[in-house]
Amino acid sequence: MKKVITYGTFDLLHWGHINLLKRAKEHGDYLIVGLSTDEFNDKKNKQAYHTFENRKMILESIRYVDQVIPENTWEQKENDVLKYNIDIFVMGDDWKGKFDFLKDYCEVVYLPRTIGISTSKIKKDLLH
Ligand code: C2G
Repeated sequence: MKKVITYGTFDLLHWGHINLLKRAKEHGDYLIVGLSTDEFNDKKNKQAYHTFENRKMILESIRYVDQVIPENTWEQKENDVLKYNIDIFVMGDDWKGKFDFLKDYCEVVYLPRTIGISTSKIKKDLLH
């Protein structure tokens, strides 16, 4: 069984997120999402609209997602890859190169971001 992992906040879930999760799942048979906790979002200077619990419940309802684990730190990725026997680490290419250190542990794949949608765009567009 080929296991894939990806990480993110996935706030105000949109089709760009789904495109990412769909493609990530296509790289294997089992997809784990490391979901940023509210505390970790503070470290990313991100203010999520939905709480961790609600973002987790939403992600667990997606057909491409097999398991959701909390993302509490930047440093947990190596441990997660070992702990969950991960074969492939996948992220959008806005992170290209940032996680190449994981190549010692698993395959690292950066997928093209979906153009034209983002959580910050949704928030901005709703202001007017
Ligand atoms: N994404 C995408 N296309 C978009 C928007 C997002 O492909 N239009 C991807 C991002 O590249 C990321 C994932 O969807 O791989 C989740 O996006 P965010 O919730 O914004 O994740 P981020 O805040 O970048 O957190 O340790 C890694 C971080 O937790 C990543």
